[in-house]
Amino acid sequence: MPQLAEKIGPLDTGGGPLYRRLEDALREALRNQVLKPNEALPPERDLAADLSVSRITLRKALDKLVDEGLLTRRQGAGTFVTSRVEKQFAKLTSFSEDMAARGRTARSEWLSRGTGTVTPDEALSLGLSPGAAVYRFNRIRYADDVAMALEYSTIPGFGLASAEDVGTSLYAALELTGCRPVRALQRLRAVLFSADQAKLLGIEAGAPGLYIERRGFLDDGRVIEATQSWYRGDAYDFVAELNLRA
Ligand code: 16G
Repeated sequence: MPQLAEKIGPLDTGGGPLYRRLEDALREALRNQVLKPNEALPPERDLAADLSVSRITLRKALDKLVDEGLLTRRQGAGTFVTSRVEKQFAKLTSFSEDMAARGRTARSEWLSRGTGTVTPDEALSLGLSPGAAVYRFNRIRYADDVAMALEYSTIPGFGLASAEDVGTSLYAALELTGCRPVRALQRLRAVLFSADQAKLLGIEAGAPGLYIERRGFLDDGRVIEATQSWYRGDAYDFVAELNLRA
C-alpha cells in the first residue's frame, strides 16, 4: 500500500503555517476519498515520519480534523476516517437509535428545556387549541464527541409528565408514557448554516446542511411531536427504498 505522503502528494508550498497546509491536504484527501470511510490512519509516529513533519505539527492538523468530525479517535485503537451516517428514510427511528446502530454513543447538550404555552404556529402543526401546554426541548445532538445536528422539539402537554422525563432520548421518554410516534410526516430541504448555528456545531458558517421538519403521530391520529432538525450535510446520507407499488 502506498504511504500516505505518496497518496496526498507534496504539500502546498504557499504561505501559512505548515500544520494548516497539512490540514488542507488531508481534508482534500478525505474529500476525494483517497482516505476512505472507516480507514485507520497509521500510528502518529509513523505518519509524522512519512509526511516529514514533526509530531506536534501532525497532531495540530489531526486535532482540527477530529474537531470537525472528519476523523474520529477511538481510545486504544487509533484515528479513523469518520464514515457518513446512512439514515433510512422510511424508518421511524430516533437519533439515539440511529447512533447506537452504528456503534456510536448519542449524547445531547441542552440549549433549553421547559414548558410553555403553544404559539399560533405550534398550535397549527400540533393540532392544539390556543392556550394548550407544551414542552420544548432544544438540543445539540452529538455522536460520541462530534456535533451532528441541532434539534428543536415541541411535545404536547399530554405526552409527558414533566420536562425532566427526557434524558438522552426523547423517544425513550415518550415510549414510557405510551406516546412514542408510530407514523410521521417529514419535509426536508437543503440549507446553509447561519453563523450562530455553525458556532453551536463547531463548523464553518455557510456550511451545507439538511433542514428536516418531522411531525410524529400517535395511533389515534393526534400529533405527538413537531421537531425541526438541522443536520450536518457532510455527515449524513439519507437512503430510501422505493417501490413501484406502494
Ligand atoms: C430524530 C428525529 C427527531 C426526533 C429524534 C428523537 C429525524 C430527522 N428527526 O432526530 O424528530 O425527535 O430523532 O431522538 O430523524 P431521541 O429519541 O434520541 O431524542
